[in-house]
Amino acid sequence: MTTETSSSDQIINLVLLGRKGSGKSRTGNTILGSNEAFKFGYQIETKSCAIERASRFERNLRVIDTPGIDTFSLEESVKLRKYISQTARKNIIYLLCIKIGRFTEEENNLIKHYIRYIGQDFEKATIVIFTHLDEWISDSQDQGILEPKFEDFIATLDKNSIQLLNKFDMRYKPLNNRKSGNDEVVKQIICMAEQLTRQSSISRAVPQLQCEPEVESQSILCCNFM
Ligand SMILES: Nc1nc2c(ncn2[C@@H]2O[C@H](COP(=O)(O)OP(=O)(O)O)[C@@H](O)[C@H]2O)c(=O)[nH]1
Ligand SMILES: [Mg+2]
Repeated sequence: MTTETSSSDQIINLVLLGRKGSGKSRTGNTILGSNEAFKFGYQIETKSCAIERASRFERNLRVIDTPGIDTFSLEESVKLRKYISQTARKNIIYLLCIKIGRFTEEENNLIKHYIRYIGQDFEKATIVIFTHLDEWISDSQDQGILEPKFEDFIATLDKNSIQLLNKFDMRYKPLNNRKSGNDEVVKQIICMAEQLTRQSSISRAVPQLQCEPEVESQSILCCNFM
């Protein structure tokens, strides 16, 4: 097939957000299919944003790694926001990385912080990536749960966390970045991202100022990968 009518020939900008050590750089690598794209590790302190481009499953991606916010300083937030709007004009999807089991008060505050400084598009354009799935599985097994199910983890979240996930229409994916062969979950993340870019407020160019939110259908349908 050579004719393509979907937005697959357009670039999808995936911006990695989250706390330091939440697995942003490694999640970027998993999506890019290369462990050499972004440097990762607790000892690596990413001081500035970095961009890598790739074509994955016939989708053109730009993956933007960010330093990660811990201090919630206004200055850092404004710098990040400015960087995002300068490097990616449209089709911006945020991958909010949270280490499984670390969905605490601080993560809740972080999300509120992003909503405040990135704006309402953040809610409409975010997919939560729960990293360190492997550690959660082995911890659960060590506690006698033979076949831990990720949905059971979601069921343990408190009301506040569920309310926050609801802001993202429960768009989340668990991820084990240490595993090779993550193609299926990467496809699912790209598919979700692509569906989100079809919403007009996300697909259009982002001016320096916040876009007005628009009411759009939220349905996330599956899409075909060849
Ligand atoms: N076991 C495990 N370790 C992970 C996973 N994702 C990231 N890490 C590790 O967590 C640490 C922080 O990851 P990194 O991507 O550098 O976090 P960042 O600061 O948010 O960019 C590194 O040691 C990674 O190897 C995962 O899914 N499973
Ligand atoms: Mg990093």
